[in-house]
Amino acid sequence: MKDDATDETVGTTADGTTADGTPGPATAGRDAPGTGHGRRAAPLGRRAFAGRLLAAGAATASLGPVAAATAAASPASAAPVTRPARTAAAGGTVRHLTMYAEKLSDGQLGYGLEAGKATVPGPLIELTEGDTLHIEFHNTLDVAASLHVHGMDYEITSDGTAMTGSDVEPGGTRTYTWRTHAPGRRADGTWRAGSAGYWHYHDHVVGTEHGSGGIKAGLYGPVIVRREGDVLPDKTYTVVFNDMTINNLSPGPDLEATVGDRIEFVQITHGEYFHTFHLHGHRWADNRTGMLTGPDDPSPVVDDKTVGPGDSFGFQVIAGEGVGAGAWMYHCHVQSHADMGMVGHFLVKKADGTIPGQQAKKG
Ligand SMILES: [Cu+2]
Repeated sequence: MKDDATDETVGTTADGTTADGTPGPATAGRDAPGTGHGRRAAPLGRRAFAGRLLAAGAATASLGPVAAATAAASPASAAPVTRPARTAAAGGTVRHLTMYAEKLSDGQLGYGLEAGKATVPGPLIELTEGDTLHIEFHNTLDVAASLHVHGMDYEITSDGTAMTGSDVEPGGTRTYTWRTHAPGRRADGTWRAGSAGYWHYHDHVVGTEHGSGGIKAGLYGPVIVRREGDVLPDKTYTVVFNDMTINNLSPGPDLEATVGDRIEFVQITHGEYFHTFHLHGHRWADNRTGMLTGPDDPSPVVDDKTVGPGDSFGFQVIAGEGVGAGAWMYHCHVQSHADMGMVGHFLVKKADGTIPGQQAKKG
């Protein structure tokens, strides 16, 4: 098995598939938690890897070229972060993957990286600034569909809209090309933002002129563009508020972790309503990465964020840091929305696999 850190830097997606579509080292399958329908999260290879490190309290395993050689011991009472954070290597590669739009067995629609493997939300696509991605898109639906992305650089022929003719007829294919760039100074002296951020893709065609039916049915997914040096997570979960559902589920999916795991959330909103994303027991910085860069970073630290259709943001937390294991709720904080089922659990397990506070919801 190759080094996890090395694989991460070439774009291993959360479902254990590299961004070029080949199976990655985390072989836990595409029904990955936070993406599949109604299934509890299954542990993934990288998280298990982190768990082994934690269990052993060891600093001897190879963490890749960007990791320091030592790890400090943690107080027993705190979340045991015993390994240095891994970081993203430089971008600049050209990658290819294949995407399918499919009808699922329950009648919803999804994107997948292989035929017959579509999920709601669609697969996580990870890039690093400077990367270019060519996506060969196959529309297996009986209606026209497309792939429209936020945040990337693309020519109008990759817009994924009917009005530009960049949609795909039933049974057809089309290659969409997404480019990304690092920040830098323009010739006129002004600063140009880089592509790094928590973004998303979705259909723009199905159902109505603007794709309202495709989005409602599940044709959406996350894109993360990292900057060289960004901290890499052990596991990424996607949480999509879509009308009154979370990932087209009600209640929302349970997201599993073990105390000390570095967990990344990508939050996307679609549909007709504004919502507030709230996570119990954990906080993040309201900036590009969701993480403070140091003691003087002025970004507000929050545990609740107002979101509307088309928005996306993300952050990382250390699962259970300072609070321990537990069935930590996440939910929309608009009370009537929570009452209608916009609630899920961030299930943070102890090292022995138990979850305090979970008893009430079993059954
Ligand atoms: Cu809401």
